[in-house]
Amino acid sequence: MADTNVVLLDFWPSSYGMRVKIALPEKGISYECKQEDFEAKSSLLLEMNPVHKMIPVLIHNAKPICESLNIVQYIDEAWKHKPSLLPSDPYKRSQARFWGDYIDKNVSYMHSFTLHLQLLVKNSKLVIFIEAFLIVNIVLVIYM
Ligand SMILES: N[C@@H](CCC(=O)N[C@@H](CS)C(=O)NCC(=O)O)C(=O)O
Repeated sequence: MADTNVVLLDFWPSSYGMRVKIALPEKGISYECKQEDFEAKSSLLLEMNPVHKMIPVLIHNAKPICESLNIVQYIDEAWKHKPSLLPSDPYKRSQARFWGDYIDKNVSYMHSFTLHLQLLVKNSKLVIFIEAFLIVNIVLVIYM
């Protein structure tokens, strides 16, 4: 049975939401997941994230935590009795933060872009093709 005091507002294909959905089970936290519809955002989402009106939002004991990296950090700090999500070595921690930031700046926004495109064109095969094309290009840029 999911903890009723931990609720995640999510949209299942979102890579930002995915971060939180990886962190929660890593810490052994059960939660209730509520899916959002971007064309008709719930009043709960608008109330919990009035600034950005975006998912993911973690609601813990009725208090909202917004922004995926902030949420992951919160989870790590709030459930301290479980092993930390980040390595204990400061250098390795800095590397993990570097790649989290890199994904934010170079990969995730493209994923967000294709999610919005999906809402517009309603042709998921075309959108998956565009996303795959963009990801292959990013990988080539990184490794070449
Ligand atoms: N910087 C935010 C980005 C979150 C974000 O872009 N969420 C998208 C889904 S992937 C969203 O809620 N979009 C709804 C909208 O733009 O109206 C984070 O890391 O949580």
